[in-house]
Amino acid sequence: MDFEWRRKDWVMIRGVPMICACTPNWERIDNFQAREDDIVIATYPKSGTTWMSEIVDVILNDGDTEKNQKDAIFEKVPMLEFWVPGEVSPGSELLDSLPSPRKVKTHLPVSLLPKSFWEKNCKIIYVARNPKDVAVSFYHFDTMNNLHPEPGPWEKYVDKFIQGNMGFGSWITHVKEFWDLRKDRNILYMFYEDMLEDPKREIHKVMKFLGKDFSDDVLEKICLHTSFKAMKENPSTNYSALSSAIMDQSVSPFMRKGICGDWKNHFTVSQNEKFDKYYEKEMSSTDLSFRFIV
Ligand code: PPS
Repeated sequence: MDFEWRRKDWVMIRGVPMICACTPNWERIDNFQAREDDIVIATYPKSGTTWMSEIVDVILNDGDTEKNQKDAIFEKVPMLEFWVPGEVSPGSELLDSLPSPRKVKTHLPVSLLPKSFWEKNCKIIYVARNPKDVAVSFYHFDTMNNLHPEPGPWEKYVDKFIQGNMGFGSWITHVKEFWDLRKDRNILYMFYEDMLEDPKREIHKVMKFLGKDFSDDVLEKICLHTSFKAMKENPSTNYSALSSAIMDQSVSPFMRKGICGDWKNHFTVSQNEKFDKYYEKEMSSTDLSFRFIV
């Protein structure tokens, strides 16, 4: 594929670095019309979006894990801001064509989220993950996602992360702004590490938030269906349906490790010290906190 959007640098949208291919005609995002029953899955990248998307999809199918396995996750739960002009239709257009209730994936920070989601008081499920594992996952993702700029060496990557020079901007801004809004808005704030620790307990929270009630057996079935192993093997969730010109999974698989603590295999002692200082400073003013080991 002649791929004009390959390895382009981030493009700034109101101060937030964004995937270049997704930036033309940005009014389509600002003017996006939410519906009252939209369910938004909002995350900083690499924080468990796909995992939560599949959980929400199965819950809305009343726990029927067989139903609608023919569509890939990026078709069932379109990413609002995604677009590769000439190759992949805009997520916003795909969403316009879907029946309600729609499931909307987005990595947009609070400052760029279309206003209509707030006006319609849509349910938002936010998933946050500890930033060290996010950085590691994002690095591997940058190596295989040709819509992103080259990540460069890992030695410099942690600095870029700290500076917020990443697609979708600063991790800290992202997680804090949704955290601060959660009490006044219709937001269920979830943690990737909690989901790893006790998937059933966490899926139960999502089920309640979506107004459903399932038996223990159904919850167990959802846990199995959305386990890392099952989702890695499932062609509708492992992104194998997406063109390898966009994501080259021979470089790094989308479903890579799915664990907590892989950062220990990547962070050097000095990177870790620097990161801990940054984290302590930035998090000193909030009651939000993360677990780095489960
Ligand atoms: S994206 O591209 O931003 O939408 O990626 P996202 O889905 O947010 O995050 C990808 C990471 O989530 C891991 N993952 C899972 N972990 C545990 N269980 C399940 N079921 C699961 N599904 C996806 C995936 O492996 C990526 O993390 P890393 O650390 O790279 O393995």
